[in-house]
This record gives sequence, structure tokens and C-alpha cells, in this order.
Amino acid sequence: MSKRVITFGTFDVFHIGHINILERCASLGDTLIVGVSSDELNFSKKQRYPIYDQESRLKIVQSLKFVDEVFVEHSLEKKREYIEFYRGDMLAMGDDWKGRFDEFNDICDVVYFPRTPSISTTEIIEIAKKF
Ligand code: C2G
Repeated sequence: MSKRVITFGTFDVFHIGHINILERCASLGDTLIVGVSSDELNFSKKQRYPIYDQESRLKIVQSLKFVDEVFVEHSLEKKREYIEFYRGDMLAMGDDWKGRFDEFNDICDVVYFPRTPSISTTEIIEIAKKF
């Protein structure tokens, strides 16, 4: 049976760390579904709005050859609903979230990948501000 992998993220100021994790997630199964954080969810998580709005972030992620479906993640509290609705067999995330999603082990396999070192959206914004 074909395996569906689900992952979540903001994917703001898209960079190689995002590519690497999405590629790794895709390699786990046959279909990759990505929940992209809404602008409001990002504000509630990070106290700032993303640089790229949610429509742009969705379009970027949807354009990748190893991504099959995208949707807007409106709430961290709805993770179980999203996994069930999109029929995820596996949930994969970067290890900055390690342990945080283990509660979903009853409905899917939960996997954490090491983050790509030395790159993050926050760091890129800080560097850009200096110019
Ligand atoms: N990531 C990575 N390496 C980096 C930067 C990010 O592997 N150098 C991964 C993160 O671990 C995450 C994904 O890329 O799995 C998306 O990262 P963010 O856009 O920072 O996502 P975040 O805001 O943490 O949102 O419900 C979960 C949240 O929506 C995740």
C-alpha cells in the first residue's frame, strides 16, 4: 500500500534547510503532504509575521517536485485532526521538535530528522538587516 508522509512548517524565506528536510520526508514514502503555517499561526508562535505571506509560501512549497499536496496549518492544536484528515502514515519533522509530537505515535509513525546546520530564516533576516 502506498505510504503517505506528512510534515509541517512555516518555510519562510525558503532555504536549503527546508529543501533538505522536505527531500528527506519525501524519501520515507510515496506521497508528501505539507502543512504550511498560516501567517496568524506564525505570529502566535514567533511574535512576528513571516517575511513571505502564506500564499507565497504555499506556492513555493507546492512547486517542489517532491511535494504532492499542501494545506494551510491554522493551529498547532489541530495536528491530530490534520494527520487524520490527510491520512498520514508517518509524521516527519526536524529535530528542533524532537519529542514534541510523540503523542501521535498511536495513529502514525513519528520521525525526527537532524536539522541542516548553520542556516535558519532568523539568521538570514539578521544578516540581511546588516546591509
Ligand atoms: N529545518 C531544518 N533545518 C534548518 C531549518 C529548518 O531541518 N536549518 C526544518 C525544521 O526542523 C522544520 C522545517 O524545516 O521541520 C520547517 O522549519 P520552520 O519553517 O522553521 O517551521 P516551524 O516554524 O518550526 O513550524 O507544527 C509545526 C510547526 O508549524 C513547525
